[in-house]
Amino acid sequence: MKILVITDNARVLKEKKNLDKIFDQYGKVAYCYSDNNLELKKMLKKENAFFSINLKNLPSFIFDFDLIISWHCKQLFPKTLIQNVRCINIHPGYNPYNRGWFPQVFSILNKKPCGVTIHEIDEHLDHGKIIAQKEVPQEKYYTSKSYYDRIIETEFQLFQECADKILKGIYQPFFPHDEGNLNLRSDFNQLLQIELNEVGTFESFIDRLRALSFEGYDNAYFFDEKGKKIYVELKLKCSDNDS
Ligand code: 0FX
Repeated sequence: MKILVITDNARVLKEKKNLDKIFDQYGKVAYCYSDNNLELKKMLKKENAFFSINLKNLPSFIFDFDLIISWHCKQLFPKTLIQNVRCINIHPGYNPYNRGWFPQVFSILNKKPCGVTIHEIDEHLDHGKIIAQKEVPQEKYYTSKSYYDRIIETEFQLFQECADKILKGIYQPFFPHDEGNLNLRSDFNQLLQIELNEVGTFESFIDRLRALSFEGYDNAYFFDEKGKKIYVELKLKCSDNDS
């Protein structure tokens, strides 16, 4: 069988060797990324094993694949592709809750479950029938980053556990019990500015800040009286050193 993994996530590509060990038992695997992903383009410049793709302009060879896996691919799959090739998505969220962008950020805020969902791709975002899923329970001391790290770890575990049935296509997918909710990048952007005169509880402020704390990204900010933009990040430490 011919398998294509499309990803826009450098962390997924770091697992390539381990993933190859699984895929090699079933067929031939190829890896690609979105052609507007400049970070991966730069990173993989010299690597022949990867190519880039624009799903708005489908190359004819894509229809030769038996299975296409979107493993954090940031492009929407066009109808012609999902109608002709078995396409599945590996999503860092627990569908149908907080479908779309950065599920753990929104789960920290609205307390809906988060985790991993492997599902068939349909025309809507993170929406198709579910093949497998696993919840990653949240703790009060998680930031977006520490929660995300656990979710990504679970993603690889769940895929490993289900690889045989996914690759053989022997599973009974099911629709989630309801539509759930969807968050877009614009919803995330709206969370970033902190109004200093906002009134609330400490708990809600801590939740907001930990939802926006992700090492490496400047997310939450406020403006000082001179108009200077100041970024805020929360560091949490659990007494048993688990954070
Ligand atoms: O690849 P990914 O982990 O996932 C995103 C969507 O959340 C997911 O629903 C979709 N299926 C997939 C194709 O794209 O996203 P990322 O690598 O851009 O970001 C990872 C985490 O980093 C995110 O959960 C929160 C954090 N982050 C990211 C950006 C870009 C921030 O805190 N601030 C940011 O500006």
